Amino acid sequence: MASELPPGQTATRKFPLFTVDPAEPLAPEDFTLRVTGRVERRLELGWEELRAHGEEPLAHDFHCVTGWTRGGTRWRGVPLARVLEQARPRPEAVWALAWSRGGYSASLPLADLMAPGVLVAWELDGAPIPHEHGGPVRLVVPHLYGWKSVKWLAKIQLFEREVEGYWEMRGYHRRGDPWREERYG
Ligand SMILES: Nc1nc2c(c(=O)[nH]1)N[C@H]1C(S)=C(S)[C@@H](COP(=O)(O)O)O[C@H]1N2
Ligand SMILES: [Mo]
Repeated sequence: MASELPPGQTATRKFPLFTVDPAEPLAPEDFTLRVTGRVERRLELGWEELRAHGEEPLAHDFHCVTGWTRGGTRWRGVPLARVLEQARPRPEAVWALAWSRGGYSASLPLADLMAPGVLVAWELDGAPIPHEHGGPVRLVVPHLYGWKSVKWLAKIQLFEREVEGYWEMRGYHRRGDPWREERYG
């Protein structure tokens, strides 16, 4: 269970699903992650290339902006910062969109994507991430609300200005820190 809850959150034992862009299942060997936009070097990484970047574990409480917190959620994956460093963000890159295969996106400051603990993850609670939770590969941004943790991750796009993703266009927060209750605006 979650130890301490951010304001307005309620602990749940289940891991509820929240999906606006249902996707077809994808085999890991068919997975690719692209890094585009304001980078010196565009990347397209397959499964093996992604895995070659190493891996680390993460445990955190997963906070959905609709009010549930799923405590003690364990992931394993590669720190996104390692992938982005390979792409070499251009000096003017300040903002990013993380895209799913099906067209969902979340926007956030590039600094939040580069933060320690942000993973491109393939394991949830000790097993491959189930399809409905975004497998084979999803983004996990542990310090922000869950909508920034894009399931079925396909692309990271860097921008020289602030941009909006799916929920940010609908009034949700540009950053989304649960401890500051940055839900809207
Ligand atoms: N591709 C995609 N990623 C997504 C979403 C979505 O609808 N589509 N929903 C977000 C929201 S609002 C939350 S709370 C979490 C939920 O993750 P879960 O469905 O694995 O519990 O995924 C986030 N990532
Ligand atoms: Mo959410």
